[in-house]
Amino acid sequence: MRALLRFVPLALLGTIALLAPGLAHGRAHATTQTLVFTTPAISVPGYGVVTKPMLIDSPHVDGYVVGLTAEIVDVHGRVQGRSKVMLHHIVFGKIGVADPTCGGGTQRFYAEGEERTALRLPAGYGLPNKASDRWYLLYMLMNHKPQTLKGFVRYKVTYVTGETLTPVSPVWMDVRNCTGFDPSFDVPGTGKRFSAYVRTMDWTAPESGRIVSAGGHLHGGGIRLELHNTTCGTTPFVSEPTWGGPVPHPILHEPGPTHMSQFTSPEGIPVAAGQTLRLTAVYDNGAPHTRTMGIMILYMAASQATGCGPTPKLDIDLGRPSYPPVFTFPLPLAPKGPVARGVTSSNVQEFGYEHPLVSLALGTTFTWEFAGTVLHDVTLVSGPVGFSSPWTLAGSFSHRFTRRGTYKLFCSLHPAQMSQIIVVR
Ligand SMILES: [Cu+2]
Repeated sequence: MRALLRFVPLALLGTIALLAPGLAHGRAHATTQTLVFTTPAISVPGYGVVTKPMLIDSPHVDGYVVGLTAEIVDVHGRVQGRSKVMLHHIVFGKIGVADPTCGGGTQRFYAEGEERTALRLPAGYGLPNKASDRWYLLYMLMNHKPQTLKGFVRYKVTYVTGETLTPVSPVWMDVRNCTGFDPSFDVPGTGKRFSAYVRTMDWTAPESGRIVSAGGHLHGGGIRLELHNTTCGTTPFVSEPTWGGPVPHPILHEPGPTHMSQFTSPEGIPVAAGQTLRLTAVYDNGAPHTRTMGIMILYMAASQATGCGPTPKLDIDLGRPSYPPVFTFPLPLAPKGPVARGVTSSNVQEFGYEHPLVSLALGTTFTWEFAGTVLHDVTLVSGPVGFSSPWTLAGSFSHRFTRRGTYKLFCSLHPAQMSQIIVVR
């Protein structure tokens, strides 16, 4: 354990505190510690959203990650409520390790959003980690106050050294897999309430394994995430959302679930090499839901599984699942100005749309021309059909309006600064 203390960098990427008692005089026997790391300050403009990758500190001896949680703290180390700087999304990755579903050079191994799912594994299992491993963090934080605030991501790693655990590897299942920093999609909302909008992704297991833990991530309007084994025709796990709790004000996005069900199982759900797993994200299509996600991270241990085995008993942290509520999302900022008629495009700059109020004939294709120094988008807040553009610096995005009605739009990255209303006659 002395070695661990020696390798802690005191000022490199943040601060670290070792909470485990007796660390300084322990010997090289099995030890479980809670390592607490804090990132450098992240500045979030008033009512703004920031998303960026950063290199972060990680355990500096070989061992196993058996637990991980993250939260946003202020400069005094106090946990920030959802009404200040809110944790929107956070993804942990390992640089230089191939990702099993997306390839590339960063293995995504843990994430959380508003549902605040902690990494949990059954006893005896761990994510192997080397002293030389380099961790990366992709954060998306949202500030609900008018002034710029500083947030720090504090993450607690439960870490086992001096013993050999059964290794697990993370498998990132995402219905918008491999689409970069913004794996979101839009639910058009053109059906009746309780009708479903579904997206899926398939992954064929290259080796046999057992899924010993999994949890899900959905946004507002999400009904459930289903994990299927399409080769065997089974649905071994469904992650369900819990809704409710206080909504931060002002409302800058449609609130997501406050909990998603998660399971652990020491036996694990068997998956044989060559079998196909399918993730199905189910959303309510009775109203538009924009920039939504459907993600489930599987933690898999090796196995000799062949054929289609039975699903073992799962220990499910269920929460209080319910159907997503109807949510009224007002525009945070009312657009002002003369109504532009006969225009079919708007420039998008810091920080506004050239024509805040537009009247269009049905069937018109409208184009947003982006030319800013920071990323912007155009996202439907409420209206007849959900749509959104990618985050864009320069270039254009077009949408054809095929339904009459009032489309309330904003920039999801600057929700209280940039808004537009398009009325389609
Ligand atoms: Cu913007």
